[in-house]
Amino acid sequence: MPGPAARSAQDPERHGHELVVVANRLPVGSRTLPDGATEWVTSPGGLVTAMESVMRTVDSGAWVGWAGSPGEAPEPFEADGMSLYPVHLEQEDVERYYEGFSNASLWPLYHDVIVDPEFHRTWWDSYVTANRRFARAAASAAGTGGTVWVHDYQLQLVPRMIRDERTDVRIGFFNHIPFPSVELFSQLPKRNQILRGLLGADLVGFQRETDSQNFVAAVRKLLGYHVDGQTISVPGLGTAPVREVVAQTFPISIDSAAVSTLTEDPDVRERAEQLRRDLGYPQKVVLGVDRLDYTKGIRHRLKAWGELLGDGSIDPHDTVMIQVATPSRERVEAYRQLRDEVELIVGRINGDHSSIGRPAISYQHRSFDRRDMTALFMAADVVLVTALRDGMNLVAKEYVASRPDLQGVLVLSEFAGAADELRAAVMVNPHDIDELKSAILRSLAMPPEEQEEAMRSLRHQVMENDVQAWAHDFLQRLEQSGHPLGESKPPVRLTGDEATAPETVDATLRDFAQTPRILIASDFDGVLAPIVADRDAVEPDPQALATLRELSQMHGVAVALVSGRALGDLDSHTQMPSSVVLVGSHGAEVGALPPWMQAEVVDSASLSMSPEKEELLDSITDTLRRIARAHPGVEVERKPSAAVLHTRNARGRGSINATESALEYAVTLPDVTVTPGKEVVEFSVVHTSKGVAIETLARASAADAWLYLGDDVTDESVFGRSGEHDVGIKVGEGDTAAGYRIADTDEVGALLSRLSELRRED
Ligand code: ADQ
Repeated sequence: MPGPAARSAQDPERHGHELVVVANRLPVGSRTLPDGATEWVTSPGGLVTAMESVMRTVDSGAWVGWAGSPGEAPEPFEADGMSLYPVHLEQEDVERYYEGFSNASLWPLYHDVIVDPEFHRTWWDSYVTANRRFARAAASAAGTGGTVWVHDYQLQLVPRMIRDERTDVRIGFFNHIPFPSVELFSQLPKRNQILRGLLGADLVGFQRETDSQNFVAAVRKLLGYHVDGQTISVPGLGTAPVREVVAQTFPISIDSAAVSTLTEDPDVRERAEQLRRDLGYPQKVVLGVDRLDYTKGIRHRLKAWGELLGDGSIDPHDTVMIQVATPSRERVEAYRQLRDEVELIVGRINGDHSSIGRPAISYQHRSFDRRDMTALFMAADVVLVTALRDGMNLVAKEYVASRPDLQGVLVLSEFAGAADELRAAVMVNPHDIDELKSAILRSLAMPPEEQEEAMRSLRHQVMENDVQAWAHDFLQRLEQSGHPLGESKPPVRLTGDEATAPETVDATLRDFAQTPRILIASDFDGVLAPIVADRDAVEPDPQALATLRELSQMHGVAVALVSGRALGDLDSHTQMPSSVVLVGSHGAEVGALPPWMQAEVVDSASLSMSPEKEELLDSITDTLRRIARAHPGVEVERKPSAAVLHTRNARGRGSINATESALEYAVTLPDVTVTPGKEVVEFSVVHTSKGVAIETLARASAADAWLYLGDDVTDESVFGRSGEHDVGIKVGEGDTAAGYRIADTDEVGALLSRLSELRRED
């Protein structure tokens, strides 16, 4: 993308934006003027209303989103003091990613299946591609160390996709709609990919406490990650350490002061007055304002209203209902049906109860500007918010902010997020039509003093907790919780190639040997066996293997071999007895544990393969094979849960070129752990690392300390986890998180023999 986000090759600093908001829609939409020119106008909607005011408070803000019409995206442009980066969506993307997966799969599922969600694999594919487009634009717009704030259910894969490209930025995600219970969420095909996508963020925000709890429960149950309160430990990708992701509740609000101030505007007051005049000065005006969406409970509300008119409880000459229904998602079938149904009911009620020039329900299927909307709220004696499920519902808060006169009654569904805060509203269960009817009657009859008391309490809530405070809280928490990956890489404890003094190593081995319960583990290639071009011709040091066997028979000693090789491969080259634990595929395959170890500690669910993962692995293997064919000498190995590109035998620049192609491809795979090693790149569809494996084995064997020998970058995930009593030994040169270094494989046998001797003495 051109402009300020472009990166200069000489300058590692990115001159991008301090804050980048990523949302499905840009805060503006285009309108073609009669002369053919394009004009940008602010689009309506909860999120836009909320973020507009926040963007004005930062120095350099950008917004990445879709401009609202399919086809070629406009060039980035400036509007209202921020840079807008339009994302390109083709008509097919709009149909599959937006109308399909977002609005016909996720939306109904996340709103407790009020209508049946539909799932199609092509929709998912498009969701992935579209998310990637948003992620790329955001990754290139953010300045070094900047903050990216991703919004809503359409973009749940974006946090992880940005994280894969930019390790230096803080990433926050806010979900504007409910997060369903784990039982419902489990129905979602690709549910784990969605969770992993979200967990790319440092902070995941939700509207209600129950939403945060549902999310954390899903992560625990479906991914098996460790959760402590609201903090989730996400195992590192490849050599990266565990990351902490916080799930927290941040109830969204509105620009309360701006709304409240509008009510003093003479023009707005006049519009409110005009409204009542146009309606023929009814005694009471009842108002509903919603996007025309089945979650908003419009049919339930109309049913209650129709019955109240039908049984004579309400006289249509005294009391008028205005229903504003903003056109919404009209190309999605459920929405078309809803519109037909709502309009049929309104037509029937009006047919039965209107007199000429005086409708029982004034139905408005269109958008209003802010001033008209405020005038409507000022004119309304009762506002009905009867959502069957709603993340928050800003209409409820807007009504409260529009009533500095402390008059008016808010009827509020307990299923709207706002119900947690707006306790002084008249609460209803909108599914109970009788309850809804009596709540409406009670509200219409509420004495002014009682209205005042309730409205005072509601206003206290809404005026104190506005959208600026919401954004400030979120961004502040993000600042505290964000640990950019770049900074939290394993510490470098040793640099260069100088081996640790032999007497220091010996003293360390002596201390370690005296520890009651120990785990001794080692990498295979490059540690117990010199690296050779032909992987099958590897020749491990027989003395070293014999010593490991011997150690595994000793009391209080657990022994493990940990390798990037597949488990079966490792087994056939080492021929270890059952007392030695074998771990293959960088931790993804764990062999049988000796009976005295606690097998239940190993989280086999997170390591197991599903048909979905098999399918993904097949397609990765195909792509890697294509890359290999283009670079003679490069080979692809298929392991049970991973595919590996081996470049050791490539000719010329083949190794570098093939690795580059593989890493470029890796960026397109949000749900795969990609681990580059010594002339290998491994693509694993199960998420673990050697470090996770060692930690798990240490727990399973109740070890007080571990000692680990490794030579490869993939071993850094073990070294990076070493505690005070653990001993990490790097074999060979290079920066490392290990505390000790020995020169090469020749020294490994002697070191193990010395350890065995010391343990026997003890
Ligand atoms: P929405 O489902 O769009 O938002 P809501 O919170 O009610 O629902 O916001 C609607 C906004 O659009 C309000 O600001 C309202 O005034 C405005 N609006 C509605 N009809 C209009 C019309 N005819 N003309 C002009 N403006 C109109 C999603 C979630 C909500 C959550 C918000 C914000 O579904 O639960 O509260 O995001 O997080």
